[in-house]
Amino acid sequence: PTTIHLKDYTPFGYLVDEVHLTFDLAPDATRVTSRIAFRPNPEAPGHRFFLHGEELRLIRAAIDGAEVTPEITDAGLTCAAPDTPFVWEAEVEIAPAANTALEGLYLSNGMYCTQCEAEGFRKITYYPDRPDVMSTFTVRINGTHPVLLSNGNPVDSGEGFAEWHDPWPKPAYLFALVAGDLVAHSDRFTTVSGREVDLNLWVRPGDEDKCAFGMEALKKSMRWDEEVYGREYDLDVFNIVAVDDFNMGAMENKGLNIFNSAAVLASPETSTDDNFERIEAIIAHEYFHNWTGNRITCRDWFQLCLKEGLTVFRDAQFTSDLRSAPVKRIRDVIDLRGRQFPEDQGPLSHPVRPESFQEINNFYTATVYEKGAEVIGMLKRLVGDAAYAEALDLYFARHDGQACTIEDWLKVFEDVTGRDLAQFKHWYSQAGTPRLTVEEAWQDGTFTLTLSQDTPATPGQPDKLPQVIPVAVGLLNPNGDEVHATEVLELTQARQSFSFEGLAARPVASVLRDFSAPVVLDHDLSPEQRAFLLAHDTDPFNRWEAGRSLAGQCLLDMIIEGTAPDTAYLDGLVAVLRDDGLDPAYRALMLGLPSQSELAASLQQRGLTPDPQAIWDATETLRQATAQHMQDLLPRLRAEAQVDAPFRPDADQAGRRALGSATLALLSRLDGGAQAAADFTRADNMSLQLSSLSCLLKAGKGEVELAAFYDQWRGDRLVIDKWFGLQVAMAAPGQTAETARRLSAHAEFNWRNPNRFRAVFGALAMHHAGFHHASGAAYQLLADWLIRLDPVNPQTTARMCAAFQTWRRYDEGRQALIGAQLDRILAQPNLSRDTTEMLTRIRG
Ligand code: HT7
Ligand code: ZN
Repeated sequence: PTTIHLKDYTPFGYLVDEVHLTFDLAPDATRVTSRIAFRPNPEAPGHRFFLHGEELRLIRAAIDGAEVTPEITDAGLTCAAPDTPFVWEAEVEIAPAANTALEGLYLSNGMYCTQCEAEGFRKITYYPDRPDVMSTFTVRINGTHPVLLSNGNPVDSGEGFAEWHDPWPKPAYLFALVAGDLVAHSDRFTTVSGREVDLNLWVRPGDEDKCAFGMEALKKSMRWDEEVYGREYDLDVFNIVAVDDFNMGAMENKGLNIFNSAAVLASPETSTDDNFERIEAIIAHEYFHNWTGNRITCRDWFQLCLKEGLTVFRDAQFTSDLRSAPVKRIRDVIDLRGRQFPEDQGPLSHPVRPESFQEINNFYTATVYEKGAEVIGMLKRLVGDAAYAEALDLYFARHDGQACTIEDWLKVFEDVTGRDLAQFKHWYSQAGTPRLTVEEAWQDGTFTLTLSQDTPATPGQPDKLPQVIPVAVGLLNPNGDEVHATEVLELTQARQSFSFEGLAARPVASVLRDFSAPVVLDHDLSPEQRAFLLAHDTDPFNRWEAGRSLAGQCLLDMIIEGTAPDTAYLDGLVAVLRDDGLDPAYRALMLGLPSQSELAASLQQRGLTPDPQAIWDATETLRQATAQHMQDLLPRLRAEAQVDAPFRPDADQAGRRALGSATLALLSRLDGGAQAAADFTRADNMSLQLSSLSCLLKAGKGEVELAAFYDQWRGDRLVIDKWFGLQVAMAAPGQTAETARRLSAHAEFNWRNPNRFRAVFGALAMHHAGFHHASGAAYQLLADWLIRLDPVNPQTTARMCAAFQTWRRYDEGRQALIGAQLDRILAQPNLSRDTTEMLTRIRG
């Protein structure tokens, strides 16, 4: 396979002024006719005329009306082209019904839809399928479906056809087409300057009652982007379509967002509070791309974080504004540690802006997205809110309509602030999670923090340079008052000291407040100091973090030393949980424990080999001890969590339900699931139904309820996904693989549907002790299914391979078992480029 390098970037030799496409839709032979106006690019003279194209049957090609016979390969075509403006015409045939990879034009439940990012447009017609080639598009769709959609504004429609025009130049990856028997949930939005926009959420008949929440989220996003970023919508219509077969969450095609139905359809009966929050965030994310991604796009795919990091950052700001900022921050950090840290600390580690790839689909990663967003958060913290706002205004003004790079992005900050960001740029080029070590000294009223940074070697990057790390610090007096409000220290060297003078008593330092940088913090605090911060820290993130690190230390001691659960942690937890002045959602987060995979990473960092079963046992023991320790408090917490008002998916009610669910899980350990059974019976929303059912399964009960749940929801594919996933997630470690195997033989297990496949095998990979059960049964089962899925859907197969990325952490026996499965998959004939690249990197 060919490796593509950032350093080899060259612009395309031609500019595209206009694209006209006509689609004659048919499942086995869709005809795509293109008419494209090219002109030589003055900035790249003399380049050959090459158009990408894959799995296309060329019927006819012409330049300025004269037929040509191009040279065709698997990757595209080339032919002699004039050095003056010309019109290219081509007619190709494609087979959407045979397209199971879900890239290009495909069919989902009889509905035509497209997915072109990153390189899917080349499966639709011959074209310079690269993000720096931008053009206006006019599209005519001839088809029998009642709804025919494409990007931009509707121009004309009639029996069996529709025509669309998108006036905003865009790269081909933002092209979209939908044709189906769909119904719309419609609304209107008036932009700040008075443009009337028709909003439609298109769904399959039967899903109309799951549209209202998504529509409200869209309108909130549109208003928020006007108010906070000064960004207005720029077309007369905004269409969203829900599709069942989709490789990821959603896609920001210009004016025609396409969503995985799981990422947009919602109702209280069928969606959990987490589903609602995620849907709101994804709708916002895709909408925000209209400016950060579409109006200003990426020059090449190495710059992916330019649009993704920024848009994740923006959607996180949106959620923080609409809901609770501390809760959102804590949840994001849990997610970062759960997905990005393992990636950055293992064989798949790569910079936020990668420098090479074989298959770009493999680089839609937590590093590009979530670490990319953290990098923007650091930049904002360093320059301040006002300069950030000014820099963003300049970015939009300077680069509207362009395909940009990280250099362009950083330059607007340099121009606004006068700062040199050369060192900051290492965040984009250096992979790995920096370790930040804190040492303290106290003398004569002066408190000194010495900070050092060290980034471990990562594949291809043995040596690292010091980065700019914003470290937000506050100091607390021994009585719990804050003596030094949050200040951002700028660590730029490998080791650096910062002093705080004139203090009456030695303070307790609260370091890395609000998780001001994506690093592993090594701050050797005593359990008493952590308990003090848990009780008094004024920074909500660090207060939570103090509890989390106490819990983590307690679990590590239990695993390594075999000690009993630490009562200091349990007492501290009870004190926080008793405080009814604290948001229920925040208290629910306080009840969480570090994930078992995180504990495995901590053991590895201490030079120990993690035993997944021992980690499972310790976690179970601590959970049980917590339930017993909090026994008296649980009824009170449940009463506080009670929601009497009609269901609303807002932060307040969701927080109460989260606390209710966390306390029910503890209570179920004491009452054997009696309360959970009662809750299941009375549940009138999916959060309660699912949390009570999971408690029952955890208690080894719930067979009747599981069957009742299935009967109740058998017609609802998204709820049945939950039914599949929950059984795997709640299985005991020795039963996890067998549960997944049994479910994969179920009549409703449609393995070609990515949501269903992930429901079972994503849950299997997430079940730390089950996946790493010493038998190796889960490794083998997952490998069997990856081998089966790869020829059908390489993108989803390759993503699932990440389940094996941490394999070097474990003992020799497990490594041998996993290594054998990796080799078995790699030995398959015709393995996709996607899966080959992932497994080769993981194998190392
Ligand atoms: N920009 C999109 C990324 C994407 C994608 C989406 C759906 C299916 C396949 C895809 N490949 C890449 C989604 C986003 O970040 O908003
Ligand atoms: Zn995105």
